[in-house]
Amino acid sequence: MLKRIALVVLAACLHSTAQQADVLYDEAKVPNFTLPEVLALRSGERVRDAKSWNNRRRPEILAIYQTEVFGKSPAKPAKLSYEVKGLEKGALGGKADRKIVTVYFGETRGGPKMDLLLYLPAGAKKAVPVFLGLSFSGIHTTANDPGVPLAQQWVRGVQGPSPESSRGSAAQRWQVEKILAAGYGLATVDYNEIEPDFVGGMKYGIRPLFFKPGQTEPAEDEGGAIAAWGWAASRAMDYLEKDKDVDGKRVALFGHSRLGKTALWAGAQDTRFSIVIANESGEGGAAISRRDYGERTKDLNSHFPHWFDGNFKKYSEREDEMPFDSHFLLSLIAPRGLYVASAEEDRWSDPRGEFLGAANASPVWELFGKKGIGTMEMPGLHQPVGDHVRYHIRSGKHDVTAHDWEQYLKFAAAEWWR
Ligand code: GTR
Repeated sequence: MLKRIALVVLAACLHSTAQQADVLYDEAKVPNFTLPEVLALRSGERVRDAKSWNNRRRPEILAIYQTEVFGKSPAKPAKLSYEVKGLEKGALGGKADRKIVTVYFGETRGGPKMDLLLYLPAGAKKAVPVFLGLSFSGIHTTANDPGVPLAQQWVRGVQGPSPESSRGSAAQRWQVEKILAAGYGLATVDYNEIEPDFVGGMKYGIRPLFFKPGQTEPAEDEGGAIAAWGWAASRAMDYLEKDKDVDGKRVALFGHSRLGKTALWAGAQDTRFSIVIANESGEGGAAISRRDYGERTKDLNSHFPHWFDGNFKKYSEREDEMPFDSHFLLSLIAPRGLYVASAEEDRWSDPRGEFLGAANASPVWELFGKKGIGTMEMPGLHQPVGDHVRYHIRSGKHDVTAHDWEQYLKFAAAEWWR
């Protein structure tokens, strides 16, 4: 049984295997489409200033996404408790001070929880900004750090413990040394602790904790796995705000791929995140759905029905009927910092669609007197564009690289210290 789940999950996780034979990769065949107006109220009235954006239009768009796309998130638990352990000064060869914080989603220890791994620049004299990200595997994969216990939970559909050989296996994607050298911290949480990522994984995660008595499945407008993972990012933020070593006003939420979609949704709802970074978030993330290029709504709904809510299923092959598109999701980050990034060979995520999502959301930043992308012309490789909304496309495959992090660090410096 376990083996079977593992195989199904492995197939779903491998980016390329999810790709369909009928997929569109010819720009000339992208259908004509009209995007819904981000700056028009449902009534048709035009939004002309930041006040009516905040008070009237933003709540409308948030409600659309809560009902039609990701579903309502679980509530913040009445009592959270934190246990700080795994303290080490001078971890990572002297570069970092490390903490591991267990966040219990209730008053009692021993109940549902997640572990947050936090690296701060060694000996920092004041509170530092932090990049927070959910990760695809245990926190021990973030860096090659023997002081971090191996994860015990599910990874890619197989129940733990993780092998010693996986220690540091995601280090290239996190670039902790670059982050520390820039004077910032890095916090990671394993998304498998919140809900393992496969159809049927829900029962091992946090969603059922919020069901009504007798309820076994979410209602059509109740959150899927992305809502659950995003909820965890907010619970991590609850802790970070309390930690005196962290500058809670400067926390950037980062996510790659399905966790990029998650970062966008968490950042849309939780305005405590001062920056949101969506690395190759693709369909259901930054990419315009109406383009039909690469992954489509029907692919998401058939391969990953557990990610979105029940109502989202009706939009398979009906993107034109969506009362939203990705620029609506991105607009919810305004006026905070937003970074959208693509990779040239990651056609499945539709790089041009990701750029257009960011470009079409930008008028909302302008309401606040801030510059967004500033052009409708997609830039060439390795030429980041934009100001408070920024975009780049790099060469290479679907991944997170040192080049991506170099751009995020520059962007964060500009957002945080200008
Ligand atoms: C793919 C999926 C994408 C993207 C990616 C990932 O299989 O089709 O939407 O989220 O997985 O998370 O790596």
